[in-house]
Amino acid sequence: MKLYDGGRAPNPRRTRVFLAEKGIKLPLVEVDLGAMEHMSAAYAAINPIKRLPALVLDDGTVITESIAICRYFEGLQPEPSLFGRGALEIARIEMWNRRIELHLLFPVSHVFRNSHPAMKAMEVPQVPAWAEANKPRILEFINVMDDELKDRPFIAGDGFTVADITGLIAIDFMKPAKLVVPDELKHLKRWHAEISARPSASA
Ligand SMILES: N[C@@H](CCC(=O)N[C@@H](CS)C(=O)NCC(=O)O)C(=O)O
Repeated sequence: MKLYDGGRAPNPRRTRVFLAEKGIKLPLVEVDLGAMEHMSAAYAAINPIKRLPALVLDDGTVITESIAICRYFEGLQPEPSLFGRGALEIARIEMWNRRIELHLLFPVSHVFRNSHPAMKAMEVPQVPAWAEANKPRILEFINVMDDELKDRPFIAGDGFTVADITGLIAIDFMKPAKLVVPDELKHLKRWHAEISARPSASA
């Protein structure tokens, strides 16, 4: 089994942080996104959508989509549970993971991809107005997160979950997108500082 990895890009990192929380070590194959290696015919043969990460099993089966890869490992190794146990807990974690993807990670990605000069070759065409349109949505959503985090330690409840991993990745991705978390969002900042201090955050 090997994981085609994309360095500091958010979705490959999300998968690596998840694996680190599980204590799972895998052989990584580095694909240089900056050098557009993911557009090569060799990588397209693995993932025709030409995105990272991609997991290749020993029998040649390919799994893409970072959350699908995480779910595969949750199934293989349920402990520590990161997608939850029981109907309600699983639903709450899924709800927060999706909310953070849809209302934070994707909008931050739209800002980065449509405004950063380094993304010109990858985001064709770049639409600066789409970057601008997403900025107020991000601010609105992180205010909601701050309010939610005032009376619980993690975004989906009392335990650390995959939703916190998606949140960590999304907030960290704000930096290269040149977006700032306002100082008054103290609960969000406390939560981000705590999850950033976990050893897995450096994966
Ligand atoms: N929904 C996919 C997104 C994968 C994705 O877009 N990966 C980015 C890196 S974070 C990528 O490969 N980008 C290359 C490109 O846009 O050409 C997942 O969760 O894995």
